Amino acid sequence: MLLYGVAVPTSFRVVVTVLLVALVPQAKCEKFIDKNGYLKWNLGSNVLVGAETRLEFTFRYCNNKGVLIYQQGEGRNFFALGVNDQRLYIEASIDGLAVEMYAGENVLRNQTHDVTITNLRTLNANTGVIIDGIAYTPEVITDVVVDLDFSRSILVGETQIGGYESIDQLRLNTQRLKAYPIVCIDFMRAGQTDIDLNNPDSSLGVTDRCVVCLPPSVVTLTKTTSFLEMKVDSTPRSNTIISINFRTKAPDGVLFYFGGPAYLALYLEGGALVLRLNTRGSGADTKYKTTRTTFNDGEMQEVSVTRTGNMATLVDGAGNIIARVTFGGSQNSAQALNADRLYVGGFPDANSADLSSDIEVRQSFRGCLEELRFSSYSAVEEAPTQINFENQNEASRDVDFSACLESASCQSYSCTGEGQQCSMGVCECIRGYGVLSQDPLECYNIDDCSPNPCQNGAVCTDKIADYNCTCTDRYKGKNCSVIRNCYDFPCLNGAECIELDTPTPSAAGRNCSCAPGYKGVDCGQDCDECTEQCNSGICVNSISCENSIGDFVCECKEGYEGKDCSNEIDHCKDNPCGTGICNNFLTGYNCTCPDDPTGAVPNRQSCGSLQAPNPISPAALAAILVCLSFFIQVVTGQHTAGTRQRS
Ligand SMILES: *[C@@H]1O[C@H](CO)[C@@H](O)[C@H](O)[C@H]1NC(C)=O
Ligand SMILES: *[C@@H]1O[C@H](CO)[C@@H](O)[C@H](O)[C@H]1NC(C)=O
Ligand SMILES: *[C@@H]1O[C@H](CO)[C@@H](O)[C@H](O)[C@H]1NC(C)=O
Ligand SMILES: *[C@@H]1O[C@H](CO)[C@@H](O)[C@H](O)[C@H]1NC(C)=O
Ligand SMILES: *[C@@H]1O[C@H](CO)[C@@H](O)[C@H](O)[C@H]1NC(C)=O
Ligand SMILES: [Ca+2]
Ligand SMILES: [Ca+2]
Repeated sequence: MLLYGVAVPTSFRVVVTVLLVALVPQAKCEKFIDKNGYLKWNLGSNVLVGAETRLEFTFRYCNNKGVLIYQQGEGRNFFALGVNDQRLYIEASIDGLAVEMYAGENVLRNQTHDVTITNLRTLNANTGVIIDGIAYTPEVITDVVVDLDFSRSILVGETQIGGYESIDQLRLNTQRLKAYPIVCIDFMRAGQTDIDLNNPDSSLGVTDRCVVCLPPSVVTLTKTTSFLEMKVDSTPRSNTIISINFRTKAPDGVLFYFGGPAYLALYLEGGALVLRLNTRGSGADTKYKTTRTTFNDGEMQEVSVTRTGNMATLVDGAGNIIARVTFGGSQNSAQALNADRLYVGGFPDANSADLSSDIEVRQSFRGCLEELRFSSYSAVEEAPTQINFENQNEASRDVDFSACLESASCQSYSCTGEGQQCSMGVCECIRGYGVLSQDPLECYNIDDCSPNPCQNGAVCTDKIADYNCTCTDRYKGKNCSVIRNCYDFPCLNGAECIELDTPTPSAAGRNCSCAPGYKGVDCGQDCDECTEQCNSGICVNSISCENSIGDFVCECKEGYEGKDCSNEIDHCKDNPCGTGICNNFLTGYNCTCPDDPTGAVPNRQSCGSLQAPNPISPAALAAILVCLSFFIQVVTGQHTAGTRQRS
């Protein structure tokens, strides 16, 4: 043990811990402590004495937060340890000084964790926390010096482990631990002594068998005819606890009706909760309607009804009593309830004569129900246990057990008009739509152009929960309120202007992408292609280059063509060799012809017949000669006549 007082490397500490854990035999005694459950030791039992030096336990929890160990002290003093945000969390008030600290990481739910806390006494960074073999330094939120000692008189009081009897008994300063962790504890040891989890002074909702965390049982009631009838023990008893979580936007709907002739019922009416009780089974019942009318706000609500005899109390998730009724005046805690069925969310027959006429709201709850818990007992208090909606119902109608289906809860009526959607039991107008009329609901597209958000003469086009401004040339932005840099500082010579995002218009607020032949920030300068690198190219294969504004002219070397003389002239492109092969050279071409495949005749420019043996026939030759002689005669004759005239 002394090893823990001196600084030793973490890895060594881990090894030592493992050895010690292995050497000391553990009295393993699994306890599963369900929601509403706890183990409790009375004032003076002092089961935590020694824990200030060393506290060890192995546990698993299911809820996302909750209190695991709670020690009540004198006055405002207390000590509480639990889980929050996947870490251990300690909250205490010692000699009136508040302490808050987190310890460890990855203390994940639904997994077993071994925890050893040493030097809890200081409740500061010197407190050593080892979780699953890894040592952590606590993250201390408060900055006070305290001395935690469970044997001191200021910490003499009740000890609760695994939960709490009543939330209003907890003196916690924050909300971080105010919940049932739903926990499994293998063993717990304070100092050298195992806390005997088998022998608390009192307990509730504790079983000896650890179960894995069950996903919460959820059901969606989809229609105005939805209901469930649950399998529960309805033997007449003097106590009933029914708790349920619900989510709806519908103002009216049955939550539960546990009854026969006598009944305990809870329903929503105008967003308020109405609790009704009649333990006699005849005559008028007793009723209480909550002042709060926002239970249909679409958020998850947690409620619990506890009936003791002829008195029923409705408590909200924070532990506040929000309704209480006593049937028949003075309380009789022995009064049993002659109920034979538990209806949840509605009735199989809303007009049934079996139902007391006092039950005014009979329409089905529409929305999601989660974590129904029930217990019924007379002599020995029992914690309510979860009832699975799907596996533990006698009958059901129009329900979906797969999940909380927000949009499936309006299936009994059409919710398909423009701009409508079903959400938690009500058909409502979606964002961007307003209510034109109720019953039946009609939604209209709200005119987002009124008042006109578009400025500087822009045209506004209405959209759904949005609008579009079509700006005039000078402006940009959602509302056309920003001057375009490209308008006030245009780019020159046909350049493309790229608007940048600047608060005030400036030349720096735009980039100019110059047209070929121009340069400069606003593209106002000619680029001299004959001397510099330009976006328009340079002369290649040229004899000369001549610059001009926005342009240039190249004089090409023989055999080249194109703006920059980069193209070699293709002398063969018009196919001058016909049936032959055209051989292209820089300065010309020649033909390799079919009649001279070896190229014996040099430099042929076309492929005709090479040796014409007798290209002109004898007859034709004769005719040509006749014509020629006639022509000569005529020319000669005329010449003679002309001479005569002149003379
Ligand atoms: C808890 O873990 C078990 C397996 O160890 C798994 O079957 C169960 O679904 C888990 N529960 C939740 C709520 O994640
Ligand atoms: C546009 O105008 C609307 C309504 O006047 C205003 O709420 C919004 O902030 C403006 N948006 C911009 C980007 O200026
Ligand atoms: C919004 O207006 C711009 C012009 O300002 C136009 O290009 C765009 O297509 C419009 N968008 C819609 C959805 O009307
Ligand atoms: C604007 O031009 C500058 C310099 O030419 C360049 O570095 C920057 O990336 C350009 N910005 C945009 C948005 O085109
Ligand atoms: C074509 O010209 C080249 C080069 O002047 C020459 O080598 C080649 O023999 C010539 N071919 C023909 C068929 O004239
Ligand atoms: Ca609109
Ligand atoms: Ca130029």
